[in-house]
Amino acid sequence: MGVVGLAVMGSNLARNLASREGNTVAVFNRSREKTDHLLQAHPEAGFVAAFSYEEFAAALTTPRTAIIMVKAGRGTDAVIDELVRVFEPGDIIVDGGNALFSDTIRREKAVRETGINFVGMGVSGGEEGALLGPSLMPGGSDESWVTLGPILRSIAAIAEGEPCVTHVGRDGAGHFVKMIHNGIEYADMQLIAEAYDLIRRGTGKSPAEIADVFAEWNRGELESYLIEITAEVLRQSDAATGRPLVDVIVDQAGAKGTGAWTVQTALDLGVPVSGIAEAVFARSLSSHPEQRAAAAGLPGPAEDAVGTSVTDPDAFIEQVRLALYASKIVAYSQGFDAIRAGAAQYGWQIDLGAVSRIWRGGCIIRAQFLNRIADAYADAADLSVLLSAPYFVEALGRAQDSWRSIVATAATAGIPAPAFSSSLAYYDGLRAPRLPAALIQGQRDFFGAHTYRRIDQDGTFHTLWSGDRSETAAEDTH
Ligand code: NBP
Repeated sequence: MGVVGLAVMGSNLARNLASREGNTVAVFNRSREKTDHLLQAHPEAGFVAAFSYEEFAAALTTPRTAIIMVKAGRGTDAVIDELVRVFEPGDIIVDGGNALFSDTIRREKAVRETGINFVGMGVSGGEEGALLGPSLMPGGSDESWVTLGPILRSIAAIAEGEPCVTHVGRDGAGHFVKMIHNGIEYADMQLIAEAYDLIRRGTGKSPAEIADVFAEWNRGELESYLIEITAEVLRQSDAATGRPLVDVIVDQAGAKGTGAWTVQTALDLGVPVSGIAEAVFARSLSSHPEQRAAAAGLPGPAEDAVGTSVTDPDAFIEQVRLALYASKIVAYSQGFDAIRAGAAQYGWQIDLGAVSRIWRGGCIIRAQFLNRIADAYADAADLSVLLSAPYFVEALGRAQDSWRSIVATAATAGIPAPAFSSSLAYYDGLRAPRLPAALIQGQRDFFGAHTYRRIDQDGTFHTLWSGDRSETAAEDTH
């Protein structure tokens, strides 16, 4: 098999492939330097280097399998065009870059017409995962999975004895699921950041002391890679100043776009991924220093508003932990909802339990918690909303008083906690017996004759607002 694109991800994935018994890996990169460097640095891998697409195709046994790991976008299209030129029907091209799923749908359709198989595959785990075992989310045809399955199983991370790879569904399904994975990752990181901020400002503890709190949390139900690395980051001192590193890092969060894709897609699908959206917007807010400077003088609560509301720091920290857990349940529930809606929209058969299992290892959101999601779908594969599963009902019931108290404290003290509060609002919205959406329907009918349905009769109705205000049966336009 072969790998095209030998930057950090491609070279590590190639080394991972080459380390498996019996594998010989052909490698190719647009510019020669990366290939030369990889060969020199890793002679033990026994790579076969190619310096043209023709050489690359000739080096592969048929049916050929090549994994593309280049910067997503035009580069991916350029490489696909070249591979289609030198490959033959029956060969398999896998795109392991972070492609937008709709691009993958388009590419799969175009490549399929040549008789070559095209598989869009989500890869998570960063450079270390690529080398030691990533979580892999391949889409594509059943036929290509027959060939790819054993290869991918051999290089994927292992969680509880199972390789972290499953055939997600046809064409763009793998990249869709990877996109949602990244969206959930945004929410998870934002929630952890809010928890840190609340503890720091609420209790006055230092970053190193808060690192101990996270390390402790990592031994319980919140155990996850992101909680683990949070403790590491908070414990780090800056060599130059001796201050906590987190205090010398500029507080403007970057983003590569997959969180925004998740939200844009969810808006199109009509799925409220509010926790993920708040996380994306919180990063944008942080990245506008000019607006933040202009708003710095806006009035807030009295200086000691936090201190006075936190009388028992240990109890407060436990409340934050519970609020974090509850908000995390909401974020994952929203993410899995988005996968369900995407599957319905694009005609994919996605096993949500299998998705939660392949995220247990290798990827950035790996967490003990994913076992609970797998259990929930094992008990009820057609669960309409994840947080209605018995385990989550119990966990949310246990957490909700603390969650409300933390959101109230944050608001009173003027500490921004957008993901905590929007998750709670989502939870309350979902469980409400009646929503003010009824009023919105009345308003829409008033100004636009958009009609409404009644709770006590079938059909669609309109009130003659500018006439005698009587009600008429109407065509459904809502
Ligand atoms: P980059 O995203 O930095 O891409 C660099 C590679 O793309 C180089 O090999 C470069 O070749 C090649 N390339 C470009 Br740029 N334009 C090309 C073109 N027109 N034709 C052929 N090759 C072209 O590399 P990366 O960080 O290793 O990521 C690779 C893929 O994996 C990306 O899609 C990324 O989103 C995805 N991914 C990354 C991570 C991560 O943690 N970094 C995790 C999961 C997925 P050159 O050497 O000739 O310039």
